[in-house]
Amino acid sequence: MLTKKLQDALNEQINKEFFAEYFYLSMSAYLESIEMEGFANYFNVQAQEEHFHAMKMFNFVHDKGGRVILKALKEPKSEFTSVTNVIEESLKHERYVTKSINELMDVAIKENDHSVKSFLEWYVDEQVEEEATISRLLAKLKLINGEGFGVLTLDNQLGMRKYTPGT
Ligand code: OFO
Repeated sequence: MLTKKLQDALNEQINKEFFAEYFYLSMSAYLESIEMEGFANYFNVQAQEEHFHAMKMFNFVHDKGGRVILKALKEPKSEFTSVTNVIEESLKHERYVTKSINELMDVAIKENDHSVKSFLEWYVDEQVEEEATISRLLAKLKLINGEGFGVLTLDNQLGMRKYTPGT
């Protein structure tokens, strides 16, 4: 069983994970509109990962005998100013998610629910990896001033990213 407080907090996080999927799809759509198909593919894969994060939590709440309540998703931002701007926004968003996962972990600790704490460790670790990946991408873009042939090379590389279903 989950306490009401923990169930509500998990439901809120499920909404945030689905919003992240929506936000990354919006970034992907913008990138398609400026002919950056590789970057668009990168965010499309990212969106699929976020869907997995949401569903992993969705299934966990049920395994714990809880109730999932889906709330409305916010409208994601759809206009960006450049590829670099998209990457900056995604890094900002990942930092926000990290903070949110940490706060959720704080609730699990306060409610003394060891199974939720153990479950959330996966998300804590995942956030380290996600922030690192996007920070590196931003650093590379800054090196090439976010323009020219370097961006096209990066776009080609990112076009090769494929979604690998998580466990
Ligand atoms: Fe990229 O965040 Fe989900 O957890």
